[in-house]
Amino acid sequence: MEKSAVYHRPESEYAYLYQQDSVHLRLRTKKEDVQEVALLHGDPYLVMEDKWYQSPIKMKKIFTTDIFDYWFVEVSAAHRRLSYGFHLIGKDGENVFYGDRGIKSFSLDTLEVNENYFRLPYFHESDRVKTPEWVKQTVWYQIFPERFDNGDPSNDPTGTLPWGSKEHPDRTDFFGGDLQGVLNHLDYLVDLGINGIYFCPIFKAYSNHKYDTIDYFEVDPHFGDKALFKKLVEEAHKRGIRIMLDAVFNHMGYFSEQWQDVLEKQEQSAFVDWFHIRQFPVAPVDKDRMEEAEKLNYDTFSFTPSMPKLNTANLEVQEYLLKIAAYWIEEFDIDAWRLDVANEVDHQFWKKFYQVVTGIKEDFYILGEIWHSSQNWLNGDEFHGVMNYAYTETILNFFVKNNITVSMLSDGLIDQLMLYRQQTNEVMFNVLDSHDTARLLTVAKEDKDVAKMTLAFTFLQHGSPCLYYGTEIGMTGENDPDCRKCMIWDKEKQELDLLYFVKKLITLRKYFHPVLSYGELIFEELDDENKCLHFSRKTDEEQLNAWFNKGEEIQTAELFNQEVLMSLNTEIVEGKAQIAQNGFIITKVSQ
Ligand code: ARE
Ligand code: CA
Repeated sequence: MEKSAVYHRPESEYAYLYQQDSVHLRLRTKKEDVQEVALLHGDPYLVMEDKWYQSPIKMKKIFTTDIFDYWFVEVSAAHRRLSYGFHLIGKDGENVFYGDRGIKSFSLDTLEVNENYFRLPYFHESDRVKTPEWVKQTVWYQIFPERFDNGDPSNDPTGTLPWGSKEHPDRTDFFGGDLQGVLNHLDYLVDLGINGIYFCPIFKAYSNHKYDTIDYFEVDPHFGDKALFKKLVEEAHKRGIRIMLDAVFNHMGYFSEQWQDVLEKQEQSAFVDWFHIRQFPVAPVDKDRMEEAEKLNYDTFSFTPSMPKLNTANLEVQEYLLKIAAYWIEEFDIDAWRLDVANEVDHQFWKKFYQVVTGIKEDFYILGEIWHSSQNWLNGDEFHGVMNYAYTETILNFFVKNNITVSMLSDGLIDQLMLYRQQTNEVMFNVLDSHDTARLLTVAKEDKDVAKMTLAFTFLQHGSPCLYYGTEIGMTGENDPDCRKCMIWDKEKQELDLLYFVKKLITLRKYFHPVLSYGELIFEELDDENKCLHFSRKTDEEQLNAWFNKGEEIQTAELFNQEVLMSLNTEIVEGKAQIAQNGFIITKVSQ
């Protein structure tokens, strides 16, 4: 047995409280190296009396990747404390015990020594990682406010261009998009079926993207005002739609009063310690050359002079930002914050942020913008979930870019799922594209079937899907700024078959929320040669099956006892599904 590959860690995604008093335990071993794993567990104060090592529980092998097997078991404990260890039986017949002191012989000498066992000392509900239930039932829609609709031309900035008048918008164009434009289309969103809106920044700022904040306490005048935003939230809530705003706390805008004060007073400014200034004087930057990188003597987001980085270790800055965080919840009843450049702000600040916002609304949703593995922000005291680019890039690689095999798809998804606790996976924010990436249909070379099957696969995963505005009606665009075109409202130019498909997919996701949020993910069949796969989502009550085919050969699926829910490029012949290339079928097992 390859003992060096055996891994477990208490109080992590390998051992955690999933629900009150319900413990999830995972173990990782080398692929196909271990025949069986049994859990030995019991009360730390009764090791000898109970000889509980005589009642092992078999663990279930839930995933296999190219290099690992993952084992799982769920247990509870009468007195909310647990000692436990693992009995591994190798394919080579070797018997070992694995516990807090490493791997030892499977013998009474080992089993009767309490110190050899891992420990979960006490299941404190206050320590349990909690995630808001409502997020698991949410299908999100991301809106870039400047480009959704111009509902009020009276607030248009000077030089606003006619709506949709440019096929490829420039970085500094304005088209007059505003909150009234969103309010006017709330019923379009209800009809689409979404029940959560993620707004890119709406506060007063200089640019068309508003990530260069001037005033966090004001709605940008070209988007409307606070009364209008309050009305928008109320109208959205009436329609069962939750609202998430974008908190840009890593940096401020060049034209904020704080940064302008630094430029004017230099070392004498009261705001010197609000930023990371390396050397004075701090040179003003020609506003027409804002976005260009240049040698700066202060820290910024990326190399962007117009985004001086905030010193979030400064108590004054913390107080200021926490006041903003609370203000928009208390005064406008928002439901969630998306945290911009979340990984570049210090953990200490986010821990205070978490306490403040969940102190106001217990089921508030905190979503970090992190493009890589994010365990250290998801331990229950900072974020609930992250924008799951690290998960969906694997989906795009297989379904759209065709640059990985089916096995690599499954490996990549499993690797990500095994980084996090189950309740975290259930509130991940699954984006296939956004205002920072090329659009899905463009990456799919405008092949609508490829876009459809990629959406369908994503909607069947753990975590809440997010549609980037216009995806549903076939909008295209290369990366920023081209992915921020004006929403197309002219029905003649909308891809209505795609709209109909997306509505069906949203309905399916919401209807089958329990099995799609909480259900086990089982990779039933992975066929690298024919580029097709069959997987299922399963709870005790329900099971969905899905077959996806990227290969040129027809994939056949036996539909015995299966009710067809959705399909694409698939024929049903004598109870068998014949799935053509870029096709899929989703079924429900009849009880
Ligand atoms: C401008 C240019 C871009 C350029 C960017 C960075 O338009 O082409 O890439 O500068 O130099 C906002 C505007 C952008 C503007 C930017 C700077 O929306 O149009 O971009 O300000 O003026 C990384 C960060 C991630 C960040 C992206 C942009 O990790 O946090 O870069 N995303 C947030 C917002 C953006 C916003 C900002 C930050 C600034 O969502 O919209 O930009 O507030 C890889 C890496 C990621 C990287 C990602 C995208 O996957 O792993 O770390 O994200 O590429 O570049
Ligand atoms: Ca307007």
